Amino acid sequence: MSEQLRPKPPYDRSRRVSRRRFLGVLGAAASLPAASALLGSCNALQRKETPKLGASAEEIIKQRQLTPEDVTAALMTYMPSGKYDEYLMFSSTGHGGQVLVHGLPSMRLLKVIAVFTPEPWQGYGYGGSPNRVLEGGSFRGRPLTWADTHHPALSETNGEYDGQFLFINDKANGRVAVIDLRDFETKQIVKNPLLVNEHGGCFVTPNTEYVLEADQYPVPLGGEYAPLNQYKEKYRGVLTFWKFDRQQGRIVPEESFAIETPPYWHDLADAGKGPSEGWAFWNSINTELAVPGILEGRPAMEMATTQRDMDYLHVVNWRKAEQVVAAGKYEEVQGFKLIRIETAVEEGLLYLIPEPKSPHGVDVTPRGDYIVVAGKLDPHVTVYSFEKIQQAIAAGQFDHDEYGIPILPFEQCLEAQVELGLGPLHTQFDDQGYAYTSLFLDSAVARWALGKPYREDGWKLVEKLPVHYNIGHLAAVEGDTAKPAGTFLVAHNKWSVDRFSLLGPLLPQNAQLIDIGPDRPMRLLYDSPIGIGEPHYAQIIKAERIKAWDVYPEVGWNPETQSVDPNAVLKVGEERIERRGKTVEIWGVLLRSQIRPDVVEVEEGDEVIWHLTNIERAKDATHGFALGGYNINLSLEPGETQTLRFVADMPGTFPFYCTEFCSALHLEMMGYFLVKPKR
Ligand code: RUQ
Ligand code: CUA
Repeated sequence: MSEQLRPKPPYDRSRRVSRRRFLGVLGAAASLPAASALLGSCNALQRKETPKLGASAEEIIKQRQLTPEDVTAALMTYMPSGKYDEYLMFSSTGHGGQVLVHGLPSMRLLKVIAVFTPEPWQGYGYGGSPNRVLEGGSFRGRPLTWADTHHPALSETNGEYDGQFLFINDKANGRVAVIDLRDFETKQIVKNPLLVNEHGGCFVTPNTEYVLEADQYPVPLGGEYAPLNQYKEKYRGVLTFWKFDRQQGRIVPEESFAIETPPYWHDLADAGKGPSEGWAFWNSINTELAVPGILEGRPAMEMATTQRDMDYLHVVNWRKAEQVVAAGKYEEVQGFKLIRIETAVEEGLLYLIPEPKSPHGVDVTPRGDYIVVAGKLDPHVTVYSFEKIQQAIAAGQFDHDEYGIPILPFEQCLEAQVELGLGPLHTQFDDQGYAYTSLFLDSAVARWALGKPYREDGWKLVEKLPVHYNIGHLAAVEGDTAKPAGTFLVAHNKWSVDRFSLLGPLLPQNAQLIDIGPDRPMRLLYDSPIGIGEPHYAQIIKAERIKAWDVYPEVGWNPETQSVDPNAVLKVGEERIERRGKTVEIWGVLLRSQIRPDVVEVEEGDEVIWHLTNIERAKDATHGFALGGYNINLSLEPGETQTLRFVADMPGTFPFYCTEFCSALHLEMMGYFLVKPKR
């Protein structure tokens, strides 16, 4: 990150709204429903709960020196024990490689979904079938155990979240993962064979036909070697459309395709919807085609990539591209269908539109009529009209870039530019016709009005709210769908600086919950430190849309196939051990509080195939299966079956046991794995 993109000291103190100012709002806050709810509950507290709490609400407020705004915020976010949050937020963890699930408005961390990084609590990457998922994401045969996750994307039906699947990209290694929201487990990781590094993913088309992914730092197709002085000729960008099969719950690489582009750096993307359905939009930076080489005397990339006043919005007709692929007008490169630049131009699949300086986010408005681009080094957001883009394409008066791609005239496609402040990055929407844009340099969220048909008073800044600090993405409830919900917004701030207790020099990031309810100014409600990685983007869904299982549907369920496993043992007493030559196969069960069989003896060098079924039907009756020394740990949720395969190449005596404290006699849930040494 360059110097100029850092926040200016003093960080917080100047921005912190003073207590006096808070007190000034006291009168106003007293009229809020939340405040009157407080008064009601105060009476209740005085009558009944006071003795238990030891202090009245008023006393607590006084002792803790809470302002009326603090109290309102507390009431809006507090979730009594046993009550559920209304919304779920799925966020990436950046180079933590996982997905976090928070409940809103409480901001309670509900789950970490293991995706690209092995995670022992979930038994992810420690011997069971998730190992195969991780192996699917190998890089030229080499296993990878981390990722740089950026953009989670919930599956959509008609442009609304349907709560079925979640996708997330890996910037570092060019991969995409598929998570099934029936059991919140990662089912697939695919490696994009054409690129090494990416960024413009995951974004889904309105019915999840495709998952979008594009390069960030280009390489020659497939990542083969080519010196940097051949950048223009050999290096290429790749706009990828991963085909998703909803029935199977898997991406189908054979039915996926990509469009070759010049080696511009593709940044974010969004899929069109409504009138723009069938189109996709990516913005790009480094249309200068600069390459690094400080020691060779070339300027630093932060300078070299910001020379031009305009970069290019890429406008892609994916519906037509689909037909072009069906007509066989593609090449197989690295086993992947690729539409070459010339074909894309000939067939009218790809157009460029100039966009102001170093754009970052591109976001399609809820009705699919406008495309909002935010330029990091331009204080405006630039709004393009899809209708005007179509007219410009039809008019056919193009310039061309040096690769022959048509460039549509900026002015003809432009609907509006709205000045918001410094460092605009990403935009979300609500149900009132407002847009919300993160301002990285200002450390603020800008609320601004969209123009017609959203609002009469459109295309203007409404207000700004300071956040702490260096906001990157922001996520509003269903705020990138065809029907945003409004209500809440979360600012994902890159720096927390002075927000939390001292924790050493690596600081957590700060997710801040903001009330964006209608007819009132935005207000900050809650700070939620993210102590594991960097939540770049997040999406927030109404919790009711997710129909997750609380136990697996049947005993013997294999989460990899989402069906009953033929090797499941369904009842106590049916467990067994069989030996065939050098292979020992075990069919075992787990229940409170036994692992059966509880003695398994093999010879050094035997191949072990061990099927384990948790036959419990009770909610939350999860058992673990740990085999120390062999780096094995499974998590077997109620009904689940998993299979371990390994070679018993280490002789000795190995206790195995259940890693979940599942019952009063959990410590007794154990057995011995004995490996007799070779003579
Ligand atoms: S990024 S802070 Cu989405 Cu990877 Cu913008
Ligand atoms: Cu099962 Cu502890």
